[in-house]
Amino acid sequence: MKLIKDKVAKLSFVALLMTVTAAMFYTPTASAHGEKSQAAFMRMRTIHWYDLHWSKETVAVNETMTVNGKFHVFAGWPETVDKPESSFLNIGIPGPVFIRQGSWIGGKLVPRSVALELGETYEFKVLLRARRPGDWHVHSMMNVEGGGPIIGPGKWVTITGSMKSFTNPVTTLTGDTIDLETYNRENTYFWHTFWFVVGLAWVGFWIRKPVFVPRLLAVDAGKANTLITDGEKKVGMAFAAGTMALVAFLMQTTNDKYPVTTPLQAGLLRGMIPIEKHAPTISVKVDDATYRVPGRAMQMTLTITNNGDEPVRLAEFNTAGVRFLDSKVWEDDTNYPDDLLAEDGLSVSDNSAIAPGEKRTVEVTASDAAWEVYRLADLIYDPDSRFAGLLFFSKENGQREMVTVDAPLIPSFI
Ligand SMILES: [Cu+2]
Repeated sequence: MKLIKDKVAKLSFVALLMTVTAAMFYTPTASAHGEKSQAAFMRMRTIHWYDLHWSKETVAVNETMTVNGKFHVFAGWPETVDKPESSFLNIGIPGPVFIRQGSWIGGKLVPRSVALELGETYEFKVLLRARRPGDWHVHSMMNVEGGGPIIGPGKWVTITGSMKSFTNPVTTLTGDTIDLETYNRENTYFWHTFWFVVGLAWVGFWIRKPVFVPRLLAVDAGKANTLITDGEKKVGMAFAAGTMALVAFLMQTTNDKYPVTTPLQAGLLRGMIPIEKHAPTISVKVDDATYRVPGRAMQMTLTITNNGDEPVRLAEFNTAGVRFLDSKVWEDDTNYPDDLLAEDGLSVSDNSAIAPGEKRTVEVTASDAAWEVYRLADLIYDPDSRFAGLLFFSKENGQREMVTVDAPLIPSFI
């Protein structure tokens, strides 16, 4: 009987061990990085990214690619998010799978944070160099102080080759060429180990004798001053003096070896040049807007007035990077990510050309699974259920005109 009990105990122990080990090694791969969990109003009412272009879908290690396009800084910026007075143009990728070689706003190099103006549209470009092989979701991104990272549309890019061959050579201002990927790596390892050992020696010295309870008892018995011996005081002083002397000496030798150093550059760049604005020739009034939950469709009643001298047609509704197109008016030829493109997601009750001077009220429906997949419909549960986006009108000569819309959205559950 005892034998069986022992066996059962042993087996359960092995089973437990296997479970724990399995749990330790179970690391599911994340297929995205949280873009869908960012609040819908953040994606719809802050930075509108459009005309995005990823220059490559496959890129070898060490080779470059660019992400470029435009972003509109929405005038109806939410009150709960800090204004983009200190913003940093970035790229949303899972860790340093690319290195960023440069980024530009309006043609100006922006290695630092920038101040952006509400209501303006800017052109941007980010130059990337591939580092780690794999399939990566590459997003445009704007880090706004007090607002967090505001993520733009993402596209899958494959990096091929081997990370071992990755190099990152730069020429310093003193004329040396170094590889930033491996620069002074041994030094880093050495000093981390060195100070770790010093720290452990210090801790080891003090815990070699019983700590906590026996010492507490000694203190309670009024023998506190017998706890630290003269020898230990000397060792303590030697540690303190030795550490300070070593730091001073090492600082001196480092300064001798690298006489010229400059601090990391920070600070804010002002005066970003936006895309020149033309006087708007189309005005749009949102009469009402509802989101039909079962149909995954947003319906808007728009009154469009064409004050220009050319006929126009509604081509696209773009919000949070999701593009709803009327394929009869506009077809996408930029290879935009499939999951964000509803090629035929926009239907307009009367989408014949609106003549110059004409005013027309139309029913517009933007429907696609993306409302749910990208969790934009969560907006209806917000205390301030507003939607916003960009409408693109096309003219006969192929030109487009952008109009922003911003209105309350009323959900319908039937
Ligand atoms: Cu992503």
